[in-house]
Amino acid sequence: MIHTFASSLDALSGWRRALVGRLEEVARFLADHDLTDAQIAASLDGLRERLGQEKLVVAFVAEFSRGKSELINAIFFADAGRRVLPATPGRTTMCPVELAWDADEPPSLALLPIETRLNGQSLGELRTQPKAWKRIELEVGDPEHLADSLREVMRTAWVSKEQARALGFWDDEQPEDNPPLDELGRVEVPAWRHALINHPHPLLKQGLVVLDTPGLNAIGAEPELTLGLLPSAHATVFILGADTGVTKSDLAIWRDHLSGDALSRFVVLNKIDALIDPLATPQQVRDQIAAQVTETARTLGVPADRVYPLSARQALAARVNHDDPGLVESRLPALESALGEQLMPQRRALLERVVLDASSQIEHFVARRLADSRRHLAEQTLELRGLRGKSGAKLQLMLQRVDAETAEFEACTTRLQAMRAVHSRMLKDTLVGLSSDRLREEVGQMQAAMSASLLNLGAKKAFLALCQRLHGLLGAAHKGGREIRDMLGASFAKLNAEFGFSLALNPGPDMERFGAELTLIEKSYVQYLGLSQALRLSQPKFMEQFRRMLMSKLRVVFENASAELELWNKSASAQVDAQLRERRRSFRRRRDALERVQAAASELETRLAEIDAQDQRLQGFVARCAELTDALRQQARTGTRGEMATMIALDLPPSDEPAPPLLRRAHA
Ligand SMILES: Nc1nc2c(ncn2[C@@H]2O[C@H](COP(=O)(O)OP(=O)(O)OP(=O)(O)O)[C@@H](O)[C@H]2O)c(=O)[nH]1
Ligand SMILES: [Mg+2]
Repeated sequence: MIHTFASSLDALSGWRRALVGRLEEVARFLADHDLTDAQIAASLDGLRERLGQEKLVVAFVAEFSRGKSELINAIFFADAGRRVLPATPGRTTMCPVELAWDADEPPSLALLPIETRLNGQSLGELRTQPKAWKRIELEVGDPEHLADSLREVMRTAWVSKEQARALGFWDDEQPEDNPPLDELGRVEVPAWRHALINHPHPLLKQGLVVLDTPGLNAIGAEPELTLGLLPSAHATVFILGADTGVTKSDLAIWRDHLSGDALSRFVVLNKIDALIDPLATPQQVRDQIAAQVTETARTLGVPADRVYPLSARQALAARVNHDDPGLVESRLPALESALGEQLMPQRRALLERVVLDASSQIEHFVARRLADSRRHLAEQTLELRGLRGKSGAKLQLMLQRVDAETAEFEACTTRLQAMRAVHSRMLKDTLVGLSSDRLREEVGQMQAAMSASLLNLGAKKAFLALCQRLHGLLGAAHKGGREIRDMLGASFAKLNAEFGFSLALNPGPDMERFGAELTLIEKSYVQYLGLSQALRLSQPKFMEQFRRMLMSKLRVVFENASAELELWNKSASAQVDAQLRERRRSFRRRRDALERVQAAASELETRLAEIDAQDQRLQGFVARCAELTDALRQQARTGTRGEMATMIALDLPPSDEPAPPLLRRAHA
């Protein structure tokens, strides 16, 4: 099915591909001419990976039976000519279902048994253990078979009350939320904890990830969903029934999970077909829908134009039957355009900024390195020109001078050694606070405080105290980084003055970013700890799962902070090494040149011509680098803004492998 969401996602990934192409040109050029260092190489690699594998996660969230799965079917799977994801009255989707495409795996449905909750492992850990999952191959070309296989996500099992309690589906403290027992005293629980659908859908191939969730207010909701999957989604579609309006449980879900960042929240008022009334005129029905929209927007505190009234069922049927008027009537296209028009430019702007930053960083670095080399060549030229018409004795004197200067310069090595010693000590001290041992210790301390107080309030307090300590650690690392920078700055100034280096510091590592990431984790976890589900933390299994989940999130922040700090320092040291090497090489060249001139006077002009040619080459590099980074910037800035709009307007089909034609032309 071709629509605006598809074409703008397609334009976005075409733009990303074109940028990767440009980046590769830059990287090749830098590597070929030895114009890179550890920091530049790492940032280029990171950027290429990010552009190449960037995922766009859209989550569909609602109370059960509001039509999440039906909406996903209508937007993404109408091509199959039938309902692909199961959508039936009552509870249907029993576990979170993630739809994505990984080309290294065959099309399949992977199911994680619910019993994996018992060993306290987090979903993040289990993702890397293929053995933990049951895998079913999918026949994507056969819609009947596909739909049949996907019915697995509805599977439930009947277990004893004790088992249900252990799995987190029974809570003696909240009897009103517990599921009903059957005549044998058993409880119905989902059979699976998580499902992954690996499907080569064109949109999924472009990096889209769709998350279908089970009704969320249910006791036993997967904490990972609340803490990991939903906060990291780029957009959330919250679905309500137009027939029911905002119910109390809808509101609870909205407040608990979605009340944050409004920009990427889309509210759908589904099932508007249910408002059709044979006794009312079409205008009266439209007015009623408009009134529902206003009321919903008011209750949720969002602008009315963020609420999309539609009928997923009608849209699916219209697409299956190629009924264009029916599709218009379903009002689904308005939501799809909004998703495409608002989401993609937002993602693009973010990536654009990262690319622009990287390109100026590269340009800066290359300019400095080339200017340095050119300065040495200019000095040599000056010296050699001074030799024109000079006697053999004068040449001998010059040779002695070079030797003396070389010896004088070599005195810098002791100075450098001392600086390196201080530097590595300071760096080591700074990194200790970011180590995973330290992190584990801090989290352990929180866990001890939580187990000592079983009340919800105590858990929250212990968690907040942990966050405060962790912010303290990041702050200390930031301060340590600044002190290192100050120390190096002072040493560089001295080395430059005394030994003719041209050492310059890069802007310091950006540690504030990690503080912001920590704050984000803090926010989503605090929200979770405010929920009644948090009571489950009193069960050791859940406490363990919570701890592991938290640990894995925090570890990413701390490891990245540590890596960034290390990389910055490595690059500062590498700069010293590179300049030391270059200076030594330059002394050697001067000596060689003098010796050659001493042997034959004609050598002087040859050498001068050589230096001139070398300088021309370097100037060529400067120009070529500017050209390449300019092209990169241009691609980042204007590569799609116009084209994307054109593609949306033309409603071009999503292309599969190659970049969209307009972008390919721009790339060529
Ligand atoms: N009349 C009408 N029914 C709809 C519409 N969308 C979905 N339904 C029906 O509502 C029921 C629930 O839809 P689902 O897509 O299973 O709902 P869900 O939100 O995924 O529910 P869970 O998987 O249980 O969380 C199904 O019978 C759908 O056919 C709609 O636009 N109009
Ligand atoms: Mg569903």
